[in-house]
Amino acid sequence: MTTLTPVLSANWDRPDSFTLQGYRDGGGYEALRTALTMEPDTIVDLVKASGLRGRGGAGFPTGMKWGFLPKDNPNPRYLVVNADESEPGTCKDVPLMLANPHALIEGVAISAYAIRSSQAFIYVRGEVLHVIRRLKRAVEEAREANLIGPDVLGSGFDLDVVVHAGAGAYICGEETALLDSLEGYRGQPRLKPPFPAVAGLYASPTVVNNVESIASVPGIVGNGAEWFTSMGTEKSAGFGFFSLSGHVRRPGQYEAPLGITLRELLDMAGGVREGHELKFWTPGGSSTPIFTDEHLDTPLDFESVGAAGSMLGTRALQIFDETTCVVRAVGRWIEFYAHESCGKCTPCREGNYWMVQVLDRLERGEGTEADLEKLLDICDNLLGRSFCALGDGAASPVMSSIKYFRKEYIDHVTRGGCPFDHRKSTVWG
Ligand code: L3W
Ligand code: SF4
Repeated sequence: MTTLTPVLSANWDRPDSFTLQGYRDGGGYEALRTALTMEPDTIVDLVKASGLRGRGGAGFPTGMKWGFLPKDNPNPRYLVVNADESEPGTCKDVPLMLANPHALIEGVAISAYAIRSSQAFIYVRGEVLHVIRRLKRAVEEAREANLIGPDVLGSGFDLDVVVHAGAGAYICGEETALLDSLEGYRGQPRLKPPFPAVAGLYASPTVVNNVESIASVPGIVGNGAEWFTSMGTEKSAGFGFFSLSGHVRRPGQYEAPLGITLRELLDMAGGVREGHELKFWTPGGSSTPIFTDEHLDTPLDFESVGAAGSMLGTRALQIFDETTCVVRAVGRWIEFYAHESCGKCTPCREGNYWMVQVLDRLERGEGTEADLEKLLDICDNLLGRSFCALGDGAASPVMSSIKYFRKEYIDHVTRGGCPFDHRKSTVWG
């Protein structure tokens, strides 16, 4: 039986966990002291050896990304933290920044030192004003204590950290749209390559990492790579937040080794709400294909979830019981993608708009069986033909829901509309 591994959430029960003193009482900023005695490249090698992979969704090896920064580019290097958490169901970075902002700031300081950057930005989604205030206060506290700022802890390393509020667009969580937004432009994805590591913010070498990735770095520096690889699986090392929401008795953040299964997490969370049973769930937010009870024992690591036809994504485990209409749930997600599509490319801009119309008419009882093929045809034009991952993400729940619940779609046609009483589903009612 896998057990929880509280590291980033270890001090969340302390009422002052978000203060500098609260963080220091648990050993906070000792890893920064250690890091400043090390050569920057040694830290990059340590993070490579730890096997840490990006916690924002794609799972790209963090140390390898840092290693891509060109050595011969004289421009300044930037560290940008992607704190634009917006993926439906995803709710790990916000509580982390609220309860433990100094873990992120210590991670920023160590990571910036490792990649030889003196300027870091934390790009936070604009709607979470309380998080922005808390982060800004924590940055001030860290600066007053000389943990960031000029000549950090007398080491000669200078670091400026700016907390930047986004303006509420989901697409700005895509790393290159985020960089455009940070530069003051409308956020739209850029063509890759060049990747940000080569030409990112102001066309300079830039590392963009998720909040949880950066906050994991102090633990690795403080405890060593072997400590990290002792958790998780061989290719998906370490721990991460699994965010359980929806029809589950005890929703919330479960910090556990990668490779844990939903069955194990549900056991810890008290199971599906009383008197009901699991119908479908998302392994990583709505941009990943939906799973069903046949995936309860799939280890939630990058490889196993990949082999089951999905991405691990953000580990936003949204649980839906049998009261939920899958057509309606998917329709709500596609409305979101249609609204958030940046409009740059036709498959996504038009495809999401039309998928909303088709799903809506199925719900109203005005659909036909041909609409299923129409939806799959639109997905075929989205998947791999969109400019960025938003288009692929939108196709995933539609295709997988038709794969697992084709009969339910057909029922909407033959029974003249949605057969569900939505009031019974507390999530979508
Ligand atoms: C240098 C190369 N760098 C790749 C870097 C790249 C990026 C990272 C991963 O999307 C997914 C997306 C969402 N030289 C490189 C290189 N890199 N090759 O590695 O890149 P990539 O393109 O695989 O993914 P991405 O564009 O970062 C992330 C999915 O995650 N997702 C998450 C959504 C939302 C949130 C949120 O709200 N916080 O994360 C959920 O499934 O759909 O597929 O840094 O530059 N040769
Ligand atoms: Fe914009 Fe969608 Fe195209 Fe991405 S896939 S560039 S969000 S229109």
